[in-house]
Amino acid sequence: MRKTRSTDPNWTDVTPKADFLNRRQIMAGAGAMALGSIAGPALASIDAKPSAYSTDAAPNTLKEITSYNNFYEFGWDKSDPEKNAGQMVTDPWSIEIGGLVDKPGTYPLDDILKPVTLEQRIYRFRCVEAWSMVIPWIGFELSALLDRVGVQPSAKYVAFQTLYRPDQMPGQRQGGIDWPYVEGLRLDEAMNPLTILATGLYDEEMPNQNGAPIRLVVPWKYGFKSIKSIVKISLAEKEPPTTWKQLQPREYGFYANVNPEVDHPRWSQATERRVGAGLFAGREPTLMFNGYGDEVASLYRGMDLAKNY
Ligand SMILES: Nc1nc2c(c(=O)[nH]1)N[C@H]1C(S)=C(S)[C@@H](COP(=O)(O)O)O[C@H]1N2
Ligand SMILES: [Mo]
Repeated sequence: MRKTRSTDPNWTDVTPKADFLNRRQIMAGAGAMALGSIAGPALASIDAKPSAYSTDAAPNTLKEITSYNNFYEFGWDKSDPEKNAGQMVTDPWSIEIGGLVDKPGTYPLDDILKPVTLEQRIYRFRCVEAWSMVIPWIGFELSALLDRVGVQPSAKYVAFQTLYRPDQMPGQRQGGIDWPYVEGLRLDEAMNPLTILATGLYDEEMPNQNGAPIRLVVPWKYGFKSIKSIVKISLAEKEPPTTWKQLQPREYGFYANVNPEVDHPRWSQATERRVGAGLFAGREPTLMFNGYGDEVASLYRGMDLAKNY
């Protein structure tokens, strides 16, 4: 159980919203899940301040967001993570931060969250398989963490790694993917304010199937870039290997920016199906950069995005 966060005197002073999430986590760990009365006021305070970066699209339901997932460590079916991810133990948790940083180390999650203000951001989330959801994430900007550990001038990329624990992750006991799952961003992408580390959604601690206790969310990229259950972050000079590019380089590139003009070799990427929209709802046109072009198009000025897919 994470007692440290709620008993730390600095914690409540600095970040009341984060403290609320911390209490929820402690109680969830104690097996008390029905906490509506405690969740109510804190949720309202998060809802009252929607981030300027939020979309105004209506979010998917909690049920949709937690029952239709890709988390191959728990199986290949969209319903497998909900069934199997409960086995993953997420407390205690720490992230090893290394490579080209001034302050490398293994940081307990408590220490990572202590100085940050958690914020709700409603982001459109689009999978390369051409379905999408709108998800109210709770998280903080990745740049805040990178600034704290001190990125050295020679660093150009950030590499991420997921937990490797085959006894709790049945998918890792099988082949198909060269575990652990790895992902990466160019440093300017990682520092963009849209890029967050998320620790919850709606008023919930991050459900295991969505990447508890901490996962990346990069809203202008296909879903596979948003790596779950992160245990390692490393700053590097060279582009790091990424799971899907390693697996199928013709189909999945390093950039993976949502781009309706570049088809996946096996299907069109021009339109998407909103999960939960119903059988008769039409497909929606997919927007360049998933609709976040104003914020991120400048990162790719002069690049051929058909080559750098
Ligand atoms: N570690 C890990 N991270 C992962 C995946 C995975 O299989 N393992 N799947 C990716 C893919 S393909 C998608 S679409 C999103 C799905 O996130 P969600 O289930 O929270 O919607 O997670 C991404 N992050
Ligand atoms: Mo995906």
